[in-house]
Amino acid sequence: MTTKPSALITGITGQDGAYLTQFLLDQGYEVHGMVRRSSLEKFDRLTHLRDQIELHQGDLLDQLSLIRLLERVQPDEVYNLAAQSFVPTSFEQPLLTGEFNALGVTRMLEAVRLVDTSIRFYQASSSEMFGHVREEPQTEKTPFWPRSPYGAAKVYGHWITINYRESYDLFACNGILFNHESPLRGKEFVTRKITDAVARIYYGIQDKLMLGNLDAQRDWGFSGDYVRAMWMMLQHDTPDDYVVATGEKHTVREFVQHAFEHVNLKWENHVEIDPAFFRPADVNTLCGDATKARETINWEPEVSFAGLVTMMVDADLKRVEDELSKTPAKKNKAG
Ligand code: NAP
Ligand code: F7E
Repeated sequence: MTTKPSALITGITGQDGAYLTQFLLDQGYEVHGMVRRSSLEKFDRLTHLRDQIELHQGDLLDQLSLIRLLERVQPDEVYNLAAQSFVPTSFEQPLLTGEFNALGVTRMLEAVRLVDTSIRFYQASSSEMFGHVREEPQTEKTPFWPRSPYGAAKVYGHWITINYRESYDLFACNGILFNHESPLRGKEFVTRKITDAVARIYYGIQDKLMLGNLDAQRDWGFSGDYVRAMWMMLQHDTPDDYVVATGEKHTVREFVQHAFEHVNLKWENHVEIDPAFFRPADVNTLCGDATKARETINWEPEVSFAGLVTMMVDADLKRVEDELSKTPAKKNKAG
């Protein structure tokens, strides 16, 4: 009898956690997730998968909980996705962000080193590490210049992962993932904030969308494509670090324009600028070169920028319509 491969995902309740869970289940994995204790369980993104996975309590702030968890689950692979992932919050809570995103990675790596050094480890590194970019497009060799406490903490997480690989021979990989989005993206991130607003404006329950820096450029891909890259890194013969990106950049303004055009609305009639959404320091432009991932692990994205925008707007239109159909009195447009 062959046993199933097993994986532990930290951050399983997040956007990528949900897509990775589905992907690993489809590959025949036994999937375990680490969740923080909360007075109210919020597993909305996992509802449809809940009976196929096992959830365990643990916290990146608590070293012993990580060690016990690895002893109990005995995973073949660990995907360390848990983090404080919203850049503006990192300016408000720089120390906590460092605890989660920097020291939290060390705690997870220490747990692997102590419990079982054969565990393969994925660290969720980020294009935010490139920050004030030194060259374009950015590759694995581009120097880092983080522009936020989030980016600075991720640089630490990145290097400590390489350090444990070199010091203790761990199979530890960094995925330097550029922005990736989906209908499951948190509503505070700009793409989902836009598509949610477009749907609400379309149905007449919102009129204005307040945004910050429309000139920022991002290399946006689809989360479903990017979690596949995480898994592919851990299946390769040797551990390494990879940029995961589409190689195309677009401004926030272009995203807005595509999203409103999809429902035949003029964005200029609805979007206003609110200085509250500007950051103390922003990353003005990001564009990744994923040649190494393409040539080494055979990864390529499947969803285009236009495909991503329409996927997200369509999903929000459907969700808002469903919500309104439960409260018909509020529905005053488009049927
Ligand atoms: P997300 O939706 O914000 O999910 C973050 C996850 O981390 C949630 O499950 C959250 O749990 C968990 N978490 C936070 N602090 C924790 C702690 N102290 N202990 C245990 N769990 C904790 O983020 P995402 O978009 O899926 O991103 C996944 C990872 O990739 C993150 O590390 C992020 O920084 C990184 N990344 C994301 C992108 C992107 O564009 N999405 C790009 C590059 C890198 P709760 O549900 O309890 O809050
Ligand atoms: O901002 C601008 C904002 O918050 C993108 C995280 O997943 O990707 C994400 O970080 C851009 C910025 O993502 C608003 O100033 C304008 O230039 O969607 P975002 P992010 O900061 O790039 C990286 C790779 C990660 O690793 C992170 O975890 O959009 N922008 N107006 C706005 N941004 C927001 N949130 N809200 C606005 O109203």
